[in-house]
Amino acid sequence: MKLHNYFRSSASFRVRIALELKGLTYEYLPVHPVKGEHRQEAYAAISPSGMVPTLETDEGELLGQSMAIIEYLDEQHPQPALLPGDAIGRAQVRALAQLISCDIHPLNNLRVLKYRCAN
Ligand SMILES: N[C@@H](CCC(=O)N[C@@H](CS)C(=O)NCC(=O)O)C(=O)O
Repeated sequence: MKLHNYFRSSASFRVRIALELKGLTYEYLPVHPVKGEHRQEAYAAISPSGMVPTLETDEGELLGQSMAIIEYLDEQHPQPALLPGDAIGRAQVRALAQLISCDIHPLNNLRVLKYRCAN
């Protein structure tokens, strides 16, 4: 597996944490958004949204969206499980994850900060 990601990206962090918890080896491919590398042609071919992270599977499939990547890893490598065994526990974990990934993170993203600085 290959992970196109940025060391300071919280979405990349999420995926790296899941990979480490599961003990999976992967190739770390750096993409530097602050230097604009996520908008270059080479990365656009990998991620049409121009965001990090992107997971490249051993079969060559490209996956974006950190939460979807983590879910994929958990399905492919169920142990150790990332979610609790009970439905209420799973809902609580997902609620916490979505609070960060859906409500907090989009507001402090690079493109939002650039827009705010320009306007
Ligand atoms: N919802 C996406 C968010 C990905 C994302 O926003 N990544 C940021 C870095 S943390 C990015 O690529 N930003 C580039 C930009 O805002 O132009 C996910 O969870 O993967």
